[in-house]
Amino acid sequence: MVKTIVALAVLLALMGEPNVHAQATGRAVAKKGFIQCGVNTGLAGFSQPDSKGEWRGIDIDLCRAVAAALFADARKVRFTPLNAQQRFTALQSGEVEILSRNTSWTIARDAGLGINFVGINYYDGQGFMVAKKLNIKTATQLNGATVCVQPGTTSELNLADYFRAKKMKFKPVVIEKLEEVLNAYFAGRCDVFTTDVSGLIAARASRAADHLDHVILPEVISKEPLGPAVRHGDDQWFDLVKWSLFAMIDAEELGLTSRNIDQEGKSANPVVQRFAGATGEFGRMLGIDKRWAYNIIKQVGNYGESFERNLAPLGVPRGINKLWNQGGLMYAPPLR
Ligand SMILES: N[C@@H](CCC(=O)N[C@@H](CS)C(=O)NCC(=O)O)C(=O)O
Repeated sequence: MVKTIVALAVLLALMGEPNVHAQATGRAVAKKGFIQCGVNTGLAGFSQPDSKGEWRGIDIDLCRAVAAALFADARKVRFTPLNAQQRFTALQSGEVEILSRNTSWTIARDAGLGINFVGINYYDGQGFMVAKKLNIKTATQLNGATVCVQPGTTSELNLADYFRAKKMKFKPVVIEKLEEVLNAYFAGRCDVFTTDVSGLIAARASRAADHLDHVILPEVISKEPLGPAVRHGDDQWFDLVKWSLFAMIDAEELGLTSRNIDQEGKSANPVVQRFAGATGEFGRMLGIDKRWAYNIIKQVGNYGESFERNLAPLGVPRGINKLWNQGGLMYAPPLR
């Protein structure tokens, strides 16, 4: 009897029977009927509720894309606002299934926190913002400055490294809540606010009485590859979130948009046919509907559309976030 059970187990393993534990997230999400996505508490362009309470931003779009892939309905997602300190615990504890919140991919987080980054949806770097009236032109003039920063961020760590390397001194003002740290900076309680450059642009656009009163210094002191992450231990879920992001980037490269995908999807181009699910087995491989990528683009749009809708209006340049074949770094593996 024992022998038979062992033999059966070996046979199932050889047949590639999926490990029950590994599929738990997708199944649990399908059962409850929506994805719980951890997002920023309110960072314009990335994740912020609009005047109707509707969440908007490129990090929001990624969550909606996974919902479109899984449920054929981009609305089947709920959002949990998380500050920098709360975000990893929320993912580790199972409170959220995806963390899509301007989070930098670093080795300490990837290897040390039991999470996996699925890719990069925004290539960023850390900068400094100062009031124009201080007449500071470069970060090397910041010796002795008071610097506002949020705890639990790479910004806090890079700040210390930068000043030490330059043999300069600074007084940190560490404030946990975004609202409060911005209040402190805009009330002049610190000379400098430091975070990812995208965060500086968003803060200036949404909070400064006149955005010309604040300058972002030219130095970019770090690499901040921002991307969504999932928990360790569920490769199927990891694949689903990863390929939802890749599909958005690939669609832009293929010229497929929310407006033209119905028309273009009928084209004889084999690459487009595979993308739209007319041919190929990718949906089955991911364990979802064959129209998953079509549903993402139809309901959410491609990466460029998401950027134009959310970040361009704030004055964020596309810069290094252009596609690889247009001089940027955005490069997704192919659907083939
Ligand atoms: N990318 C950096 C910084 C991310 C971060 O938390 N930035 C702040 C400043 S823009 C933020 O988003 N705060 C919003 C909040 O705490 O709710 C990281 O991953 O540590």
